[in-house]
Amino acid sequence: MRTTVGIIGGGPAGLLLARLLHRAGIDCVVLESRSREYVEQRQRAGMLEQGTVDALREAGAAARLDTEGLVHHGIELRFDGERHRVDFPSLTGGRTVTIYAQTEVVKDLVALQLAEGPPLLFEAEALAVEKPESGAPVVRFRHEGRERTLTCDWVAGCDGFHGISRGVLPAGRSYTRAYPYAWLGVLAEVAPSCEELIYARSERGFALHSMRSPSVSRLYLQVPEGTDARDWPDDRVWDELAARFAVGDDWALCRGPITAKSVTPMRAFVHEPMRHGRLLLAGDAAHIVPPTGAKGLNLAVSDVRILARGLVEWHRSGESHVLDHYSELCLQRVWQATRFSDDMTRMLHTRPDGDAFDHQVQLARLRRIAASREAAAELAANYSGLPLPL
Ligand code: FAS
Ligand code: PHB
Repeated sequence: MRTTVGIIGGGPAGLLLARLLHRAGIDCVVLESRSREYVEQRQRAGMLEQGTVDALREAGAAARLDTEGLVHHGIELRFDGERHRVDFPSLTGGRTVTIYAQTEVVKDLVALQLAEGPPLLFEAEALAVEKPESGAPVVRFRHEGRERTLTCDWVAGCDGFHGISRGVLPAGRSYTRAYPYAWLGVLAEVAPSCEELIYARSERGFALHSMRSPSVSRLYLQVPEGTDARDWPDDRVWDELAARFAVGDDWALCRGPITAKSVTPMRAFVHEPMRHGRLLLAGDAAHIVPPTGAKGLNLAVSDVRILARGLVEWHRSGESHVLDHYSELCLQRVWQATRFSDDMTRMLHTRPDGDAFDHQVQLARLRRIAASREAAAELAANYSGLPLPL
């Protein structure tokens, strides 16, 4: 097989890149190691920045998002029995965010690609990327029991944290941070107990109330690293969430049947550079952020927007200015999102080795945001999404 851009990975990064290239008349092929059913049901992110919504509209993939997405104008912080809302439009010149599950983004992109192209091969596992320094890199992959090759002009490594692409890059530098706790995430068939997301810091640990629709709630609570979800029966989950969200008024947490439970480790990871020869990394293949800042999926999208601009520039004019600066353009935003996600994580989670000093500093940070328009505006600007660097 031969194509202009070989895309390894059919998650949000790979699928959105394929859409943007296809609409620009650039042929590409997506190789996804898992089945369609698997990638479409994988519970992950839920909050889209305005830039992500814009990119999906630009890709012609936002029809359902525009009707079913829940537009939010702020978040609520809860701490020490207090509650404080951070408004986005008044602090950012009009920006909002949208709740629309990553599973739905993936379903929309898969449906479009299967209907209109470019080729999307499921259960096609990339085994190696050969000759990335040449002008014709080759992806070796296994599909339908056979080993095959895909010769490309460019290869996009969109294969996530556990993919093969990052390993193809020589040397480079990785930065990593493991947090001493994890998130237990649950999906529940119950109407959300809030209009907007609630981020709660309590002595017992962090809790987040998100949602998927007017009848489905998505909630997370901080648990010790290595926690087994089977040790958390529904009643224990609801009791702990209620304790962590408790405030001094008549607010109550609505309960319902939990339909999914999973534990996600909390870590940050950045690999530099994000390009080697004709191989370019995008999304979780290059970086991971703790989900407290809701940045993972949105960072993958911003990498892809930059990558698509660069490939279109090269395809149309032979110029490679954006591609030549791809890594530094992406990493500017990656490190800002990593900084913000690290700040939010350390402000809201209780460390197992933390002490009274840590507790007071966390409260002081939260009270500063509640009392200062400048501090609240800084959180709103980062949460709703910093501008693309081009
Ligand atoms: P992905 O990992 O989504 O996609 C990579 C794809 O490549 C996968 O489909 C994989 O099967 C495929 N692949 C891997 N190796 C391959 C190979 N050799 N050949 C072919 N295909 C291969 N972000 C948030 O903002 N909020 C959250 O709450 C949140 N929760 C998360 C929970 C979990 C358990 C995880 C793992 C991540 C979570 N994230 C969250 C981050 C998540 O949303 C990612 O940022 C997002 O999926 C990144 O998309 P991709 O870069 O496309 O990587
Ligand atoms: C989600 O809805 O899955 C979600 C929202 C915000 C976060 C993390 C996860 O910070």
